[in-house]
Amino acid sequence: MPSSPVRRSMIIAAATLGALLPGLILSPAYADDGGPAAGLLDGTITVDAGPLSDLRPEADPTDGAAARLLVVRGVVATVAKLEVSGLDPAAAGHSYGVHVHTGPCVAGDGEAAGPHYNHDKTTSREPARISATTEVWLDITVDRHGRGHATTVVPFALPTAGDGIGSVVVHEHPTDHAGMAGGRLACLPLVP
Ligand SMILES: [Cu+2]
Repeated sequence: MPSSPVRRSMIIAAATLGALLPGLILSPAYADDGGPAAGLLDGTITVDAGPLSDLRPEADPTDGAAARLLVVRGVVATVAKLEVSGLDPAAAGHSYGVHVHTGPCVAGDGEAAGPHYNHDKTTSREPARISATTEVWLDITVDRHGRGHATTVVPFALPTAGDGIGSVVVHEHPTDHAGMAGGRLACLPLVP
């Protein structure tokens, strides 16, 4: 894990994406819907990785952790994969709500991260729905090695960092049906 946030972008072919994420791109859920085919998922890949910024002065299991977010953006769908390491193994079995937020990641200032990215709000759909298909939810459960991971597929093209999203925030509780997950513990900056 690098010591500072990094971001890489590249355009890759559908065939390469298929090799990277075969289960997701050809998932039965999409095929059954007559939804996006593999060709519609080729697009930009971004990787943001680095140490998490601490948002709260109190000690918690995310202190000293690092994360890596891989995002594959397509025309009508986005795949996001989050890997977190360096969590306190004593928290094994605990789950934490994690979301892509619109604002920046500022150490000690959880509010700076702003609200969740919500595609309905972005597209002025009324009323905006709050769900795992209108927002990017990546809740993790800590394993005995202090790691957690999550993958989600959402049916929209997620904007790039600095163009509508700015951070990945780890909350103290699992995400509930209303998108709430309690206090903000730590965040990964998404670098434009
Ligand atoms: Cu959040």
